[in-house]
Amino acid sequence: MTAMVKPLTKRPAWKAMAIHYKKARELHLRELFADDPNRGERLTAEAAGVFLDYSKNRITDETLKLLLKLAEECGLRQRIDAMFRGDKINITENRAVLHVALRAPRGASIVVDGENVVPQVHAVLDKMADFSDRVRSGSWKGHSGKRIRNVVNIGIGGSDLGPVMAYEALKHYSDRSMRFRFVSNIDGTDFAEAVRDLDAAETLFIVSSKTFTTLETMTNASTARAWLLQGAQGEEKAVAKHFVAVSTNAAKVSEFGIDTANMFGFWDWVGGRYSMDSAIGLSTMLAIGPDHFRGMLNGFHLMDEHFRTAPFERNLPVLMGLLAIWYNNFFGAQTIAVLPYEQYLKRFPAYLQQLTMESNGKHVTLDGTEVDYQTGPIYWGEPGTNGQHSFYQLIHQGTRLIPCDFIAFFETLNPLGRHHDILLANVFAQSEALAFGKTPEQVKAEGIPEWLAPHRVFEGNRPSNTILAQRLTPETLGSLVALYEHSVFAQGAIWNIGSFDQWGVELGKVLAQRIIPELESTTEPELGHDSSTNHLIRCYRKSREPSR
Ligand code: G6Q
Repeated sequence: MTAMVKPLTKRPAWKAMAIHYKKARELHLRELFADDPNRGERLTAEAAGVFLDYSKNRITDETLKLLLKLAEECGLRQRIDAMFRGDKINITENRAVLHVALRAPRGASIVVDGENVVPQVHAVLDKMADFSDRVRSGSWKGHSGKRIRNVVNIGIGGSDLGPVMAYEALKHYSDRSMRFRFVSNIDGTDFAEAVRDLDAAETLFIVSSKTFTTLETMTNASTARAWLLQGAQGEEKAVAKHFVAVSTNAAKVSEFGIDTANMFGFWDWVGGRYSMDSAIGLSTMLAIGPDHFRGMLNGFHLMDEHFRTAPFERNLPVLMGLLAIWYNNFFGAQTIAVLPYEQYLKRFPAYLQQLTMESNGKHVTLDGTEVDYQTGPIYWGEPGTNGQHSFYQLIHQGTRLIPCDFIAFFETLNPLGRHHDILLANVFAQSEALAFGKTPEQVKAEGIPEWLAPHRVFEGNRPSNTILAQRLTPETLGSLVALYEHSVFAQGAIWNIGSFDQWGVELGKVLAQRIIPELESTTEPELGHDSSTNHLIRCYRKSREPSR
């Protein structure tokens, strides 16, 4: 239960924003830049190794002032303090929300239910480091005495997207003599393709599941065990050398047959989509080693401290969150594109989709009242420059407003001739073209015939953020992820929604359970669904037979 708070749309700052929007929507970025020669330097902020240029947004100083006022009126400051203090702000699950404790330095204190959790966090990190060192050095051996060369993480959702994204992002720092694979989908193809060229004697499976009950993960884990035992002539003892678990559920882990000595724990105050820096990141640590993993945690922590302490007008996650609200709730923008100009970040948009949409895809406020405003926008994206040759057309000349986050690094990890200069030229050119466009006069001056001119005009006034860091390191990855985590939190706090539960995802976990026996039954089942579902089930039962 939470106390009723003033509805968002009745707040003075919200009403003032609505009035301000009527003027602001008429402003063009061309004028805003022409009126203030320092705008490009002024509307920037920097923290934890991340530089944000937010000057190419459709805002004035007045917009910012009102947005910051809105944040204050909505109690963002108090909400931040409550999260860091370990209050049970995930009210529908009665849990604290403390991913920030996962990266708190040794010696810090964060108390949950009367207990300082930071020593537990570091005990698990130390255990992970010890295990990683043993596997990486070859002293941990498989059942037949061979060293481990392949690591397969089995997990889904928050127990997969973070590990995959981090592995891809930090591949440069990984041990290239090892192979890393990720199996998430219940579709047998995922498992089959992941192991088809692997030797079971050299393969370690990490079964990553907070609950250790998730259907996809448990099915894949059983298949993995059968695959391993096949290669180990049915020797049950082999399981102990080839399976470890990451979970909060010790009972289920030992029921599966994994020795809890080989289990790495975490806690109910870590949400799945906020868990890549917990033991769920074991595959990341195995890939990049404990020192780099700690570097990543440090990057997270620097951004946490910035978010917790910096005044809102210089606070990167707060500014990005407020800008998202500005477009989502006033301009009616439905999506935000995240466009990393960095090949190693190719899975970053997919990772962010879960973080943002699972967190803020909610239709009621914390007290259960239906909202009368839009909440979480759709996040999507692809690495640049690939997107430029496909969907950017719609961003430049379509009818929808799509705010963009461009992400790039001053230095490349793979210097190769002119590649990096060309890559960065593209980032800068895109945000410039989106903001300033091309006027009919400019088109005419280029000698374009009149009939063609409307097709060649770019309205511009398409907003974007440019996010830059020196180099993609474990530290900067940590800071970048924390930036988005806290931006999502800031948005949720203003919408007054619960950003830390996921009842829609829980629904998916039970829905299929009813149909599985109907598909597997050897006798014709009695079906009680709608006529479409009944028909589909019958068609499937009939048509799959040839391949059985
Ligand atoms: C994340 C969600 C969800 C979850 C998966 C896997 O915030 O809760 O994506 O991570 O459903 O759950 P388990 O880790 O319990 O298998």
